[in-house]
Parts: sequence; C-alpha cells; structure tokens
Amino acid sequence: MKARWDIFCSVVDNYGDIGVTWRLARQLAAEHACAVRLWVDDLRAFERMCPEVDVQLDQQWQEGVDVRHWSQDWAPTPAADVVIAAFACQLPHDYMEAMAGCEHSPLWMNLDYLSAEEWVVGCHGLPSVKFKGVQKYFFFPGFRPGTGGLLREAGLIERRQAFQRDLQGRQQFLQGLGVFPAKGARLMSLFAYENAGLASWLDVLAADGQATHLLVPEGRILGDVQRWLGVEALAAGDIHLRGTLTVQVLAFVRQEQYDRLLWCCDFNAVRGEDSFVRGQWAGRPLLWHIYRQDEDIHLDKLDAFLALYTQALSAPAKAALIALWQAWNTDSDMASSWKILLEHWPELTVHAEKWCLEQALQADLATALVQFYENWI
Ligand code: TRH
Repeated sequence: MKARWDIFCSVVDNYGDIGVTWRLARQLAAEHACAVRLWVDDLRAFERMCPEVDVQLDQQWQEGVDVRHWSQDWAPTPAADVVIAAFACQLPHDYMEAMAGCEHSPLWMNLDYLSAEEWVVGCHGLPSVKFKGVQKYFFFPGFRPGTGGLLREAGLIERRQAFQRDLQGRQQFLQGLGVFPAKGARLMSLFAYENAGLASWLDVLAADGQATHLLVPEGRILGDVQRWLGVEALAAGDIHLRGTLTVQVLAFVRQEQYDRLLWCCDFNAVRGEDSFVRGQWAGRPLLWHIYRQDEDIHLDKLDAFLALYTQALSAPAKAALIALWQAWNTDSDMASSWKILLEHWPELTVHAEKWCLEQALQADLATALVQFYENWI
C-alpha cells in the first residue's frame, strides 16, 4: 500500500512556502509513489505558479497531488502515515488529536528553513516536541553532508544541460515569453525584494561596453526599477532601453517556466529560498537576495553560504563575489563590486556549474525524507 503523506503549507508571505511544498508534493507523488495531500491556506499564491489551480475548490487534483484548501473550519480528517509541517506552521488541533488517536503514530516532521550554517548538521533529524506521545522531528534542508539536502527532481541537471545546449529550443522558449535579446547581449534575470542598491547597479549596466538584457518578473523590486527608469508605471510586457541596458518586465510565469528562464540567462538574481536553489541548479553565476530577518540574523546565513560557495574560488574572484552579495544585501552601492565581478566572469561561470554538480551528488530532499521515513518504521 502507498504511504500516505500530508504536507501542511501556511503561506506567510511571498511565494517560498508554497513554492517549496508544491515541488516537494509533486516529487513525492511522481517519483516515490506516495499518496500526497497538500494542505494550502492560500490558493491564490499557489495559482500564481500553477495557473490550473481553481481557488474556489476545497479539493482538487493537480499533477497527481491531492490539493486541499486548508480553511479555518477544519473537518475531521484521518491522519496520514507521514505528516510534514512546512516552516514550523501550526497544525490544526483536531488533526493533532487525530494523529494521537492513531493505532500507529504517524511520523511527524517539521520541514525547516534552508541554511548553510554548520549547526544545521547537528540538529537535522533530532526529536523536537511531543504531542500526546506523537514525536515531532526536525528535518533540515541544506548544502552540507548530514543535512536533508536540496529539492531536486530526478534527471533535472541532465534536462537543464540539454536545454542549455539547444540554442533553437532556448530561442523558442524566450520568444514564447516575448523576449528577443540582441545578439551578444548578456541575458540576466532579476527576482528580488525592494533594494535601494538597485539604482547604482542599473546605472553601471546602462553605461557598460557590453549590452545587457534584464528580465524582471513582476514583483516587489518593480517599484525600484520604475523609479530608476523614471516612468509612471510598469507592467508585464513593458520594455525600456537606457544606454546599453534593456529592461523588460515579465509576467509571473508557472514554476517550470521560471526554471527554464533561469537556465536561459547568463546571470540570475534570485531571492528567498526556492528560486535561490533553482538558481544554483541552473549552473550559472547568481546573486542572492536573502529574506530579511529580525536583528540581521539573515546576514549570518548569508556569510555561511558564501563561505561554502566560494571555497574553491581564487582569492580575487572570491572577494569579488562576496563584495557584490554583501552590497546587495545591505542596500549598498553596487557599482564598483559589479565592475570587479565582471573581471572574474569566466571563473565564476565555470564555478557555478561545478558547484551545481557537486551539490547534485547529495541525495535530494524528497529522497532523504522517504529514507528518513523508511528508517523510522
Ligand atoms: O517568494 P520568496 O521571497 O519566498 C520567501 C522565502 O522562501 C523565505 O525564505 C520565506 O521565509 C518567505 O518566502 C515566506 O522567494 P522564493 O523562495 O524564491 O519563492 C519564489 C517562488 O516563486 C519559487 O518557487 C519560484 C516561483 N516563481 C514562479 O513560479 N514564477 C515566477 O515567475 C517567479 C519569478 C517565481
């Protein structure tokens, strides 16, 4: 009999919560023959990345996943064999009672936030709280051996590499999005939160000897782009040229298309958690806008990732990358760090692919979860 999995996703803000749980749910169903229910409290956020979602429905099937609207009025529901609370969300009390009432307690896990910090290795898989005899465990994604790894579908890297080799396929994909970059232009994507450092970056791109075509999916950074362009409003489809910089606004696309967009670009600015990981699987140099946390604790997470990511780089390339990422994450001037980074472009490009392949040697997160369950029973 198929193991039954319940994944609970509460959308706090943005798209990372649903982005991560949707990928995980799909992969568990498609690759591990699990019967997966995905409980989501905000179907509108889900609809942005999976337009087939009907926001009116309490129950629907999407790509082999039983999608449930997690509403305030919780109807009695039997507990699954494995229960995942994503990002420490609080399960409905009645559901916890149902877990406690099971003849065989389910495996209950908290899928934590992604961090490259060293302590994660020591905490991954440890018992957390108990509810009436049902034990909860910490499950930490991560970059280091001994963590739960990263979400990565089977064959992802091979598909990505084949797509990157297929010039015509890439052109067709971009044309489908209305993107026609000039020959020789550097193609870049920009998905980020509001950032006061953006103007200085765009200034230097506009004055660069090489042309840049910058793709900006609709979202929080658009206000800063708009101010820099000096236009009244920006909407998907808009294209503006300033110096050697073309800025093009894109509609928010479905998750698989966003992956392909990252694969097409020479450089990706990504953010949060899920796009950050997908940027790494793209095998291209990237810039991470980390999710801001109280008391700047996100800056420790940033440093921890940088320490790992830059280990194999030459000293000057390492310094250039660190300077750029730190400038971006402290709303600082980007001009000089970007210019210096350009000097190390070939090394950073080779490194991005190498890092991706190294990370792909680890078991992926869905497989690690299934393994954890199998060891547990
Ligand atoms: O949206 P985010 O900022 O999410 C954040 C982080 O996860 C953060 O850690 C968390 O605490 C906070 O949410 C609540 O960035 P993230 O994680 O990259 O998620 C974006 C998702 O949107 C990702 O799955 C990719 C998807 N996406 C599309 O499907 N289409 C698009 O066009 C774009 C730009 C993104």
